[in-house]
Amino acid sequence: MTQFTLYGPTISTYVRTVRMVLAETNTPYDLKTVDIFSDRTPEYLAKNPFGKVPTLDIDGETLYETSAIVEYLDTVVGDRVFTPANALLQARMRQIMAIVDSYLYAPAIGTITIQRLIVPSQGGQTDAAAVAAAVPEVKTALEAIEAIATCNPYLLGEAITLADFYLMPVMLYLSKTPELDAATSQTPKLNDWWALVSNRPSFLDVIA
Ligand SMILES: N[C@@H](CCC(=O)N[C@@H](CS)C(=O)NCC(=O)O)C(=O)O
Repeated sequence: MTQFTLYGPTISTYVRTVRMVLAETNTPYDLKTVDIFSDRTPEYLAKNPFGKVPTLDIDGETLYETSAIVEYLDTVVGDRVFTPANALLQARMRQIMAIVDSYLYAPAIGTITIQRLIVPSQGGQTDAAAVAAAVPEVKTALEAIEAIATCNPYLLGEAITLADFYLMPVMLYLSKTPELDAATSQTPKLNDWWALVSNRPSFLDVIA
């Protein structure tokens, strides 16, 4: 049986995305935390030269970049259950994952979440100007996803896909900030989707 070891802290959105796929497929794995608030160790940098989390060890073979990890897992342990068979929907799934990576993560997590939740928890002062500047970027990304998702009931229809697992952890952090309402004022379908998926048992386990 393949031995999976996932490296990364449980608070990371991308780690949560991978853990969702592992949980949904009942795949056993070891979880080894990585301290992302201090310098990465040489041992970790040998696995992932960019120092980002997560990294997945597969019987001694390391794989990093979340989209590569979840597509690999969906193939080997999920029987592609989280990837639409339809070519356009499959492209839409990757499009949403790319929007999260390229346009949503930095303003939503790198700025709003860090400034609203992490900085104050460490005794610092929120940079309100940086937060205000990030809101329109988050709004643009969420409205772009709203325009291509059906949310009926999942982002791409009846079946939950990797795109849902990508967006859910980011929405969770945003939902803990006062910026959620402004960012989602024009995304009624996404708001209904979030009300549904935020109660999914595997998600509740992963964020516990
Ligand atoms: N492109 C990477 C991005 C991963 C990423 O940005 N992870 C964050 C945590 S959610 C991280 O490692 N942050 C620590 C840092 O940037 O030093 C992927 O898809 O896995």
